[in-house]
Amino acid sequence: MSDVQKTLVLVKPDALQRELVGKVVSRFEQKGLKIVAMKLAHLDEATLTEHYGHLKEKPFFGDLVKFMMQTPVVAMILEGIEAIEEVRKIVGSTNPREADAGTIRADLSMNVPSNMVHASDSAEASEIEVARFFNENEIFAYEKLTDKFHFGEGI
Ligand code: 3AN
Repeated sequence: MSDVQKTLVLVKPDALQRELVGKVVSRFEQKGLKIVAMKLAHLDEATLTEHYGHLKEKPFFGDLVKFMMQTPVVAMILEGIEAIEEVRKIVGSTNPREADAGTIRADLSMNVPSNMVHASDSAEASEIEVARFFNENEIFAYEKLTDKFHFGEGI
């Protein structure tokens, strides 16, 4: 059976500043990922310290937190078959200059930390991050006419 997953995506302040939110969201939609939650959120230092806890000792940590607080971010949950890995593929690797052409980071950015998007990197992370940014009542289950292509047999 297909493994339908949810994954957490943040469209970062550089995308908002550069007016590229629509382009980023569009790439996920075009792939066939379903938006099941979406909102603007101004992240605070405590949330970011938790979210980027694995980078706390890095010299760039303070700048990363400041960068992420420049504007609100667009937080969303995407759903699809193997969505966690598919979204990471579309996003590309951390350094935009090393990311594969065709990925969001390679095509739309040049530098860290301003690499456009955060996406959960594992099933464990996705579960924690979905709960970090959304309440249950902000996550929607609904049917779309295209579900048969993206979730079903594809015919
Ligand atoms: P990813 O976002 O690809 O999972 P992580 O978790 O290693 O990568 O890094 C989280 C975020 O920290 C990156 N998306 C980027 O914005 C920022 N970052 C990573 N490495 C650097 C660095 N060397 N200098 C500045 N910012 C960085």
